Amino acid sequence: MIDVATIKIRAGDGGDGRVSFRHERFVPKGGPDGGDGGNGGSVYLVSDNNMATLMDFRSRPNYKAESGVPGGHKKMTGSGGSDLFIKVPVGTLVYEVAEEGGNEGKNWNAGKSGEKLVGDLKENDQKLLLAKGGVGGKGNYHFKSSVNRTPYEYTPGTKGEAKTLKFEIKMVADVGFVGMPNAGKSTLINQLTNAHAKVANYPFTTLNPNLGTCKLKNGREIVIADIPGLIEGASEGKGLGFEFLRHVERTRLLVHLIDPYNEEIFAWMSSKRTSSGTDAKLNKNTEYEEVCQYVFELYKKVRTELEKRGGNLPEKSEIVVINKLDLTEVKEAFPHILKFFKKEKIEVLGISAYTGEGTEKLKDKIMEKLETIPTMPVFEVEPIVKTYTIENLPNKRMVRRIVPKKLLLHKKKW
Ligand SMILES: Nc1nc2c(ncn2[C@@H]2O[C@H](COP(=O)(O)OP(=O)(O)OP(=O)(O)O)[C@@H](O)[C@H]2O)c(=O)[nH]1
Ligand SMILES: [Mg+2]
Repeated sequence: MIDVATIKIRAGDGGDGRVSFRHERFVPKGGPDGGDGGNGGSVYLVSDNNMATLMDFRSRPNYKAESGVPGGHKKMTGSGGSDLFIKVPVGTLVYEVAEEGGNEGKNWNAGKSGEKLVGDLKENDQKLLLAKGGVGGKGNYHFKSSVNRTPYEYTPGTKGEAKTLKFEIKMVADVGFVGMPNAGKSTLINQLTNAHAKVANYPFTTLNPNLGTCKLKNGREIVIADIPGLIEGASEGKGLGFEFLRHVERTRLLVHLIDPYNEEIFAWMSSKRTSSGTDAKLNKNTEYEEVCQYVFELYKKVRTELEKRGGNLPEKSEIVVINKLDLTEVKEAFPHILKFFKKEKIEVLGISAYTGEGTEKLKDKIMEKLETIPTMPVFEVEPIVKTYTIENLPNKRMVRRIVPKKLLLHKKKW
């Protein structure tokens, strides 16, 4: 599901400034005329709809933009290097990777992974400047003064920026399943998609998220994520905690699955019914009140954990689904649960993940909801801010001097 590639990019260096003197007929000492170097080309990323994978980067991992040409005679500035545009698929996340050693300027390297998200190219034709070209050096004519009429000084061009980048295309799930352990989330993902998630009659069967794809009636293929179960107090680390909720943070829609089957309650109900004989029907409503309260409690417990997790989770669209409708007790209780939730202004669907009953309706509901929710997830991108040190200051002007042979001989005599 995740496509990853790492590449190295280098912007072009700036051309050096030139040391030269005007030599023309009848102009014997024409003065300095060394031109400036051209600027180096920069490296940009451009998102392109026509690309689908990062395969190409595996075979070609190094990219360099053109360097600037050194300055010429007659104060001519060298030509600048062309910029390099690297095409990446739409939806690529761009990370800057810290180089091993030599990262004095990159204080974010202190972070665990040494990667910083610097771009999220979610639309076609988005441009992202990633490595700036070096600046051309100054030619010797800039150093002319009343006391230095034959300057041999010039400045070299600065180096182009070099970076290691990691690209990642994340096929983000459209729908995330949440619920208590044993609610039937994995059974449902197996029913709806091509996934083969482990299903078992004990809590926390699912330890890692499962992903599966499912085709909807409108022809769209969607990705569904099934995550581990949440219990009361997950936010305090109970059960498997709630870190895994980050896998559904980027989904567009939650399906909240509830298993209403509680052995104790249903046993209590049947014992009451047999003892009350003819009054069975009369008592049914009050009996079911107990089940409804129980189901609503389950619902609220998971909601509380989602609220505690915060971020965009509490506001995310949700479809509430009552599972295990194939069990007679659940089937009978369902209309009551429906009514109870309606009072709370919550719409619920009933399904059996096991037999597939009601799952087509659920798919339609998913389709209907997804049509109103935008497709692209939001990632937090850190701005590309470079921390400078003395070594990598871009405007540092190091003046160099060419010592002509003439002067060297002269020196020797001294
Ligand atoms: N009768 C019936 N049993 C179901 C249904 N869906 C799931 N089950 C059973 O419920 C138990 C738990 O199902 P899972 O799909 O593993 O539940 P889960 O929500 O993924 O559980 P965790 O991964 O532990 O969070 C299994 O024994 C399933 O066979 C259903 O629709 N009807
Ligand atoms: Mg599971």
